[in-house]
Amino acid sequence: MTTRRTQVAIVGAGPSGLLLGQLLHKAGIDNVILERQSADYVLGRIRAGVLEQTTMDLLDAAGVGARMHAEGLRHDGVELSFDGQRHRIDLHGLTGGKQVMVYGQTEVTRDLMAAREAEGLATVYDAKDVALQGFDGATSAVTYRHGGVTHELQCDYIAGCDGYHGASRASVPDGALKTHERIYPFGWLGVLADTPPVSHELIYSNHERGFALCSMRSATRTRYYLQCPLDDKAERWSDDAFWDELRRRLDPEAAESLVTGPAIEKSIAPLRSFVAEPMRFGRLFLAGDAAHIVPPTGAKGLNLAASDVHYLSRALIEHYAERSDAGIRAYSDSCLRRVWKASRFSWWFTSLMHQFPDTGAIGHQLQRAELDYLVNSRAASTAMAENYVGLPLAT
Ligand code: RFL
Ligand code: PHB
Repeated sequence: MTTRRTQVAIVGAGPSGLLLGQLLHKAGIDNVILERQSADYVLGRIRAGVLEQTTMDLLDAAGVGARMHAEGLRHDGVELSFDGQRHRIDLHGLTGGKQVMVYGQTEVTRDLMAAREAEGLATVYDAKDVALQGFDGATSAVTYRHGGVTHELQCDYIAGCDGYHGASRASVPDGALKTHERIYPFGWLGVLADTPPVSHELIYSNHERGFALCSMRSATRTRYYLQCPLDDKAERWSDDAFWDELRRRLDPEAAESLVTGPAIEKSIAPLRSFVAEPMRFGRLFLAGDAAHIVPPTGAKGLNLAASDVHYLSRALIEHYAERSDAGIRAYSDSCLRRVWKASRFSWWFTSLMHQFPDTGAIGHQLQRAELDYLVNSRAASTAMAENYVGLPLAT
């Protein structure tokens, strides 16, 4: 067995782990990232696409914002489609000038990986059997296998950034965690294609055949989603079947102008709301999907991961630079206040936009009434806009 030491051991090289590593490094705090998969595997996952201003600010603070500013698309509004018509929510006008940035999670991850490599920081990919040790005591460590050898990484703190299925949350003793969960009775079938976007803003469509979302990655690459049954399989959908179904769920003008092409990627994701409390156990912090999952309708998953990392990096910097543990003690509560609000928004928007098998005709009429109110009431549109662009971080 080999042994080495670092200040913060980070488990997981998704956006949370990579962003935390970069912010800690900038503050002179030594860290090592342990990732179960290869770098190519991590980069191959197509996930989120919409960044809040607070996430953009953090990427800038981490020194990796340049390509996002050059290539990302700033959006001032989103469109809601129902009853064959589109209605614009003016995010910019209703929030005193805020915007969101359309820039894929894959690109965020690529930029963070490149910065980490350029700085020569330690990342162990293909780290197997990661096990967290002693985080409830005075010292902690993470053991793992790599290249047939067992390694021990001793550390002051462990950041559990290893997603919903990771080892970190699973290693918290039974009874110390309270979990809240809702699994929605449908999934999202996603397609990535090299076609121009159907509209210059995102379209969220409530249709009696099911929800549809038109998103994008650039002026030449689109990301579209269809609500599908939970037991559906991506292989069952030909490209033509996908485009036909998407067209049916859009308003006539969008359906007419939809440009189709071969799918580069096609996959199904389940929809879940999940929160684990608290988010710290002694020397172990949970951040991002390791602690909470939101359904993707509100585009909040990646942004919540970033706000956790904001609070965690600040707490650790305070600990090392000022010898104050106030931020560490406040970490879980600070994160959870924002997590619960984003969970509420994501649950609300999911409930408003999808067809539910058990709510019947009255459910659909109530959705239509709420949509009508939402797009015609400045108060309701403002509430949606300020949640969509992202609630402020508490100071
Ligand atoms: P990630 O991205 O899941 O990264 C966790 C990393 O930890 C690694 N790992 C381990 N490493 C070492 N040892 C272990 N035992 C490990 N177990 C796991 C994993 O390989 C991985 O590299 O979590 P992070 O960093 O917290 O980032 C969160 C975001 O990725 C997530 O919130 C969003 O992508 C959620 N999400 C979406 N959000 C949106 O806003 N819009 C979307 O369209 C959207 N689509 C999605 C999604 C999440 C999905 N998942 C998790 C299944 C689609 C999918 C399929
Ligand atoms: C995406 O582009 O993948 C995307 C955008 C908005 C969402 C969810 C996913 O609400």
